[in-house]
Amino acid sequence: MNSIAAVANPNIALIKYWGKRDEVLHLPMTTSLSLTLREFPTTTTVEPRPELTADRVTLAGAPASEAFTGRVARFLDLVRAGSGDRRYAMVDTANTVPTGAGLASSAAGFAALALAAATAYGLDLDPRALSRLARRGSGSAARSVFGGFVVWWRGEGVGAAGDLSSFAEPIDVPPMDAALVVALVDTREKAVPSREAMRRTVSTSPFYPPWVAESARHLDRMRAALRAGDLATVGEIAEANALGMHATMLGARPAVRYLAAGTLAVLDRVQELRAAGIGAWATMDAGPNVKVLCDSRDSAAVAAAVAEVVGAAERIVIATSGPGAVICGNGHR
Ligand code: 2P0
Repeated sequence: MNSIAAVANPNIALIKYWGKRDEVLHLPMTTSLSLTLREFPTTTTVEPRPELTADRVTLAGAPASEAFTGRVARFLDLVRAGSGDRRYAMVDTANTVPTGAGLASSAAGFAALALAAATAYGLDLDPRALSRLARRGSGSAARSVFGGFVVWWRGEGVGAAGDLSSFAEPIDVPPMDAALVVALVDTREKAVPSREAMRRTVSTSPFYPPWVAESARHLDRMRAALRAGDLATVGEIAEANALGMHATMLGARPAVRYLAAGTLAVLDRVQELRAAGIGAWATMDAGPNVKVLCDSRDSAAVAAAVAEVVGAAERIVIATSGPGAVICGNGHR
């Protein structure tokens, strides 16, 4: 039997993906821009087997929930449709990041699954096509196919035109010595899944359309700042984009609020760091945890300052730029 393992890392968006224009194809309302991390890899193994009558999914060896198994099976259906190989598969996925805590475990997971499954089923995909496939599992997974700074284009139109034009690609910019200090305020599974929260925001928040318009301007300015190696401008835009995204959620009905008291305490500390002359800028995803962008040379000082607020050094991870998805095992047994 041929089993293929792939590894992929999470990414943190500096310009966020929040809202879809096509729920089936996962076509986003906005173009997003992210940094793939070196930390928290997910390893996913796919082994198609002729005797199986359904896909069997495990999380680090333990049977996965029915909901997660169904999501993986629907994803594999896309791969089977593309390859003509109808076999079901054994799939194991092992995260090193707390699941469901707004730390993008689904991005790393579906990027690794897309690469492992495409390889195991013999789909010959170029990187752009692989990112489009990963997008079908989870939108943000399109970005984790690549390392470093990555842009995921919203694309144009819906249906096939939208599908073809909404892909991720690495941004060719001079290397930037940036770090993301991850402050784990709370690692419990979130109350509202991001998919539902996005839907509610798009359909009910009066603040959503202005954020979408602002996001396009943020993108142009951030790409210029990345080209110029201007971390301060990248950070200012990232923080504004994230706070704006959370404002759109607060305007939804019922409101979605991921920011917790501990989140605000970290935001206060980030402001204090800036007032003290240390460049530090915060971004938050679909959860209470905060990622603080800073120069790598300041990361230890930023980590120490934020650790005082979250109460324990083990709640801080200093993350840096990392690689895209790769095959890490090709086993015959
Ligand atoms: C992002 N997030 O750009 C944004 C910011 C959360 C906040 O992408 O429905 O798990 O599977 O496409 O990719 C989380 O959303 O959502 C996310 P689906 P996904 O990183």
